[in-house]
Amino acid sequence: MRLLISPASPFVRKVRVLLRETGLLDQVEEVNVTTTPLASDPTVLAVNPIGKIPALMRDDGPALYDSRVITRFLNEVAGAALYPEGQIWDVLTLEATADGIMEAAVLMTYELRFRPEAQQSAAWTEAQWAKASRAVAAINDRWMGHLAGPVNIGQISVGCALSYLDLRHDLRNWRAGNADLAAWHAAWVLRDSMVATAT
Ligand SMILES: N[C@@H](CCC(=O)N[C@@H](CS)C(=O)NCC(=O)O)C(=O)O
Repeated sequence: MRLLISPASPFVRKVRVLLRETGLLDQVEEVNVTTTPLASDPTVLAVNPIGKIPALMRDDGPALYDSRVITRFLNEVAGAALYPEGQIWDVLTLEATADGIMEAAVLMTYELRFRPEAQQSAAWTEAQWAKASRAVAAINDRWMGHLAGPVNIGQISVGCALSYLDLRHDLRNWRAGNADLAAWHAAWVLRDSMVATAT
């Protein structure tokens, strides 16, 4: 299988961390591409009409895309337990919350990088940050129990979302007021899978 990636993408990182956590890395070749909202990579477009990464090109079936689809598929391939049945709805909601942080944070990055300065909207950027910071606070206040225990897809997603905030929006200081989550993240980034996928 071939995974279309760009290392800085938090959505891609979810999949790359999963490959390392589940021992699947030798079954998947990671292929670097450059794709942006204004210029989709042709290799990506050939398998994902949305033009986004990650996309997983399978040997025996159509490509899969959207990180949530790919991670669930690879969990099955590995026979892993990243989607524990007893807590499935909580874990999926935690993953969705982390993905929401990523979406808002990536849109903030794109606004500055791809929209001409005269057309950039500070109000729009701040509204995106409000989404991300509310979600960070919600995880700190309500979800810490789910970040303990065996590795699951919620934890992987939260780790990637917070590390992306560090990478692109560190001046926003997401740790302020979120001490429990900051302590969890400090330990999480020491995992081999996170160290190996750091940019
Ligand atoms: N919901 C998608 C989001 C993926 C996404 O937004 N990827 C970004 C990179 S971080 C991308 O490919 N952007 C190119 C574009 O917007 O055309 C997922 O979970 O995979």
